[in-house]
Parts: sequence; C-alpha cells; structure tokens
Amino acid sequence: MAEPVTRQELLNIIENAAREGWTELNLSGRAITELPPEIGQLSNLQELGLDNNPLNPALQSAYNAGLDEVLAYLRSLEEEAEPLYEARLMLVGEGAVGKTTLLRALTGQDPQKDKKTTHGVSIDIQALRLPHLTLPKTEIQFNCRDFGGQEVYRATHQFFFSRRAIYLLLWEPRGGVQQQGQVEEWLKLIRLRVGNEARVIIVSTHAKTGERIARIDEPVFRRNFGEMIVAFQEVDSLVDDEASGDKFGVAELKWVIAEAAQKLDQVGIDFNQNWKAARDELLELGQSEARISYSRFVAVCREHTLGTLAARTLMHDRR
Ligand SMILES: Nc1nc2c(ncn2[C@@H]2O[C@H](COP(=O)(O)OP(=O)(O)O)[C@@H](O)[C@H]2O)c(=O)[nH]1
Ligand SMILES: [Mg+2]
Repeated sequence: MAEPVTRQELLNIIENAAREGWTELNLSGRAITELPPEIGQLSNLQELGLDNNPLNPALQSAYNAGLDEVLAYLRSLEEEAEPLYEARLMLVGEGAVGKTTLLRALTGQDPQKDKKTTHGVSIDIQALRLPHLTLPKTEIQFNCRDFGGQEVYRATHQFFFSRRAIYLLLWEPRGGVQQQGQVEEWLKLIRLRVGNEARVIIVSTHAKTGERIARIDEPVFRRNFGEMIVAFQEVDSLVDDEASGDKFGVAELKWVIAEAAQKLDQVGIDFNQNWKAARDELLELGQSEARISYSRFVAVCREHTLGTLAARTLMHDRR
C-alpha cells in the first residue's frame, strides 16, 4: 500500500506533473481527504485515480461522476475562497476594572443602560467591526469575549488558545498600588497560555475621574514582556469625547486594535466560504443552545459540504 501524502508532497507531485505534461495521475490509497485546486492546472490530464482515499463527501461525489466534475469542484473551491478578516478580542483583567463597560463603549452601546452584571459563568460575545486601515472597503470583524467574574480562570485553556486574538488587559488606576502586580500576573497568564506571540493592549480605565492613584511602570513591562505588549492606552468609558463621538480614548483604542489585528498572520488569509458559512451557523446555534451535539455539528458541516479536515479545524475554532 502507498504511503499517505502530505499537502506539500501533493503540490510537488502536481508541479512535476505540470512540468512533464502527465496525462495520468494515480493517487489511490494515499489518505487524501482534499485536493489542492492546483490540480486544475494539469491541462493534459485524462485520468486521475483517487480510489481508496477518505475523500470528503463533496470530492467523493465529484470523483464518482468523473474527472470533469472533480475539476469543476476544485474550481468552485478557488472561487469561493476569500480572505477572512476576523479576529478575537479578549477582554481580561480583575473584576470591576471596567471590561463590560469598555466593551459597550467599543460597540457603541450605552454603557450604563440595562447593565447586566457579569459574574458567575457568563461570557458575553459581541461583534465589533472596524475598518481595515489600508485596504479600502474592507472591515475586520472582531468577535469580542468579555469574561464575567472568575470564569476566565476556569475557562483558560479553551478560551485562551487562539492565534487570531488581540487581548485587552484592563486595569483601574484608582485601584491602588497592587494594580501593577495584577497586570503582571495577567501578562504571565497570557504568556503561559498563548506564548510570546500573544498581542496585548494594556488599557487603563477611568482616565477622566481625576483620581489616578496607581501608576504602572511602562518601561519595566516592555522589558519583561517585550513584543507581547502592543501599546498602553487610556480610556474613560463613561465620558464623551466631542471630537470623535466615541467615549474618551476609545477612537484611538479602536485604531490600535485594528492595527494590531492587521499584523496577525491569521488575519486576511484565504478561507473557504463554505467553512465560514458553517462556522457562522454553528455560532448562531451556540447563542441559543448551550451545547451542540456531535451529530448536529456533523450535520451542519455536511450541509455546507465541508470535508473532514475542514470540519476538524472548525471544531477547534469554535472554542
Ligand atoms: N468613570 C468611569 N467608570 C467606569 C469606567 N469603566 C467602568 N466604570 C464603572 O465601574 C464599574 C465596574 O465596571 P464593569 O464594566 O462592570 O467592570 P468589569 O467587572 O470589569 O466588567 C461600573 O459601575 C462602571 O460604570 C470608566 O472608564 N470610567
Ligand atoms: Mg463585567
């Protein structure tokens, strides 16, 4: 039996085949679920063997129908792939430093209206769209997570792991001298969970209350946490800023968030639109149902013709 083939090996084979004008390509029994769209470039190809592979259902049915169908399927994948400008925005910090209020200010909601207290197990997920700073007509969508109470400590493993995240680490300058130590603890926790590639914006709230008691030593933080720290920002989520129409410091914070997100490797890479559609449907289900059963998950993936590989990445991304 032939060896399983990696995506890179497949691309190398295709490159060879293109150069040498192969008319036949046998990839039977190579543990293939998806094919790179590049196969479509093999203009001399007359026979393609894909037997005994765990092909994704869409590819399998195309294969059953013949080579033309496979090529049409691969073309459709290329057409539907679109860059995805999306990131997570994680609001972390001690209780009552202003996470919920800032999230409301960022998303243009009245900060004090029907305020829900965020303690216990709640995680508030809100969408925030910011214009891309250099690409016209492009927005970055942020899925923001505001962790209520102690939940963040318990949920750490699931919720911290993300390569497409920006962290807003909030602290309250009125809170006294222990603030510096708490900010440091949070940075350590983030580094532990995410690694040095985590991107953190340190935000002090209550900037306009005139009661700044605590200071944090920015050079020390920069020295100890290096690249992780994107910026130090100040906001007051309850005070209007005439010039921007946002709350004080929030317009600038949005700018810093957008800029940091644009630099993330995972923002703006091509994503299959079926994947995105399935993900959005699952997110929606997640709003109304506490748990989504495995069979329901599979059903949604099938409906959007996702292969097993794509479904698996989706399962991770939902966390
Ligand atoms: N003046 C002022 N009050 C704030 C600010 N941010 C939060 N607050 C108030 O501080 C309290 C705690 O805020 P909250 O957002 O619930 O904190 P969380 O526990 O971190 O989510 C609330 O009464 C808010 O109205 C701010 O920037 N300025
Ligand atoms: Mg809160």
